[in-house]
Amino acid sequence: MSFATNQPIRRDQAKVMNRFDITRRMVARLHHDEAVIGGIGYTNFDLWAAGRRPQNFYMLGSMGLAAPIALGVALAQPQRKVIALEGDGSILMQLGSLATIAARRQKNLAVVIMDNGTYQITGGQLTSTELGADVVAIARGAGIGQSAWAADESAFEELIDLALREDGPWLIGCRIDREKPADTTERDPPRIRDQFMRGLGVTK
Ligand SMILES: Cc1ncc(C[n+]2csc(CCOP(=O)(O)OP(=O)(O)O)c2C)c(N)n1
Repeated sequence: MSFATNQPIRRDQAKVMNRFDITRRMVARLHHDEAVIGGIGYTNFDLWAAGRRPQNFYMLGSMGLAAPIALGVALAQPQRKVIALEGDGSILMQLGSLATIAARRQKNLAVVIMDNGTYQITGGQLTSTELGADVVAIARGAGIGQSAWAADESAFEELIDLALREDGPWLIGCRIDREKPADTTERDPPRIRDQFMRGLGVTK
């Protein structure tokens, strides 16, 4: 798929996929120790369930920090590709980070939004994406020109490959269902931090 020539689709045209399934598909395409930051909510639970990698960081605690943390990692290690996985509720709390990522023209960074239209982990309250907000359009408006909804699973894989191969920043919107995550992230923040720092080669 050529990103430039492919017709962009709207949120309501995108297939509703499964978060664990697409997370697994994404992880299977990582071959160069790419860093992956899983946002709070069920996003990092399914990243955890998709198999532990020392280059994964699981955000526990505050919403909206996957993209800013990923930006920090991308700035510190420009040779490494970095992917932020974030829920729709969480990115809505931190929209300014999209403008910062765009302004930095952060080549080695991709943000994947898992949009289930709810704050699922806290009981399924509806978010604004279910009421008309389109995070891909917002990202484009923030200046991330390479922003697209994944039409389906194979389009998602193509977008991930493109983001891993070519300069970003990228933003990939994924509509997902409200299935429970496949596992629960171990709540041990110091261990998560230490393993991630080792995984990035920052400490031994
Ligand atoms: C700043 C902040 N506000 C509220 C919370 C409580 N909280 C934790 S996760 C969450 C919902 C996350 O929603 P979303 O990012 O859409 O992910 P999902 O649960 O749907 O996977 C809320 C409200 C929090 N942890 N931090």
